[in-house]
Amino acid sequence: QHKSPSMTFQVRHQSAVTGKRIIITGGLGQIGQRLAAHLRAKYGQESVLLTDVKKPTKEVLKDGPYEYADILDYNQLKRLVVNHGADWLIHFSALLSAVGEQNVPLAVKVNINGLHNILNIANDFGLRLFVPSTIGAFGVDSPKNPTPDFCIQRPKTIYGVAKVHAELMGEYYKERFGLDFRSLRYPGIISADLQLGGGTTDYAVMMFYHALTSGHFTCGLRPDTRMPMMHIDDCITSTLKFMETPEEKLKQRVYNISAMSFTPQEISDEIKKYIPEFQVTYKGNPLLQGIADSWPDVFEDVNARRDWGHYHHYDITRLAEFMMDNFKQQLD
Ligand code: AKB
Repeated sequence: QHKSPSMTFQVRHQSAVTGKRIIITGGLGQIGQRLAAHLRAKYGQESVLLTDVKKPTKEVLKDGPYEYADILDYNQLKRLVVNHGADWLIHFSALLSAVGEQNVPLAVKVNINGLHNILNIANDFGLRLFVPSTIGAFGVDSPKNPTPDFCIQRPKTIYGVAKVHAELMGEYYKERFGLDFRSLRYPGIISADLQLGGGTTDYAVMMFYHALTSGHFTCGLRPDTRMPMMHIDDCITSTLKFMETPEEKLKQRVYNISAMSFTPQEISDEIKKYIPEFQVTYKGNPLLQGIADSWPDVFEDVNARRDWGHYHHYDITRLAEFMMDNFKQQLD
């Protein structure tokens, strides 16, 4: 049905009054589509524009608006923000830790230059900006158990360096220009899908998948390598809650969030409760091991729980139950 310009204006205007108009970059990664589904349920299907440089599946196109967006192209981003009438920008585009080490120039381009475009766009158009940070923003000199919000941060990956840069730039733009910048430091996020971005914590997702498909997994980490982890639903619930928190409640702009910590040995023991014959071979990968050894063992998130009510629902037992059920359904 043809819409007259005034009707289009009414639709826009209504949605601006009742809800939020949101753009998500890097939307076809592990978190984007799930977060978009939650935001669309709350603010309306058309209110969330998912973007990425990848070709979307038919399901993605069916679920709501999707556009190609290269975060290195400032003018194109500007056009999207103006045309969508965006209020919030959620910026997921990034090369993760392991893949970043394999292509440092590209990681610098996407994770640092791209972020500059995003900060400037958000600032120029008065958007609320969310940029996830990570356990990878810490390094060997940081306290490991627990790792608090404020402590020494000297990461040794380009991914971590770029994330510390993003945290500091965001805080600076907030102080200097009043940008409503918000960042959560995510642990390894666990979901039953294989849209992974080349992270060090991805082994945990792959372990479930291989347990169900071949009964065997070759792990690139030592069995006692402990890292903070979180179920994707807890990550999404907290991200939404954090984004909706009134500014005056935020005592800081960057918060750790946590749920559980486990080692490859511990998660394989959980899987063995379902598949007793499951076998893991540990074959050290120096790149992955070096990264994991420099990261926190246990993440402290008292400030997030106190200031805006972060909580988690999934522990390791519930997580394993969810992963087994979910992957099984997909594979049946
Ligand atoms: C990675 O492993 O690189 C990410 C992260 C913890 O930020 N999943």
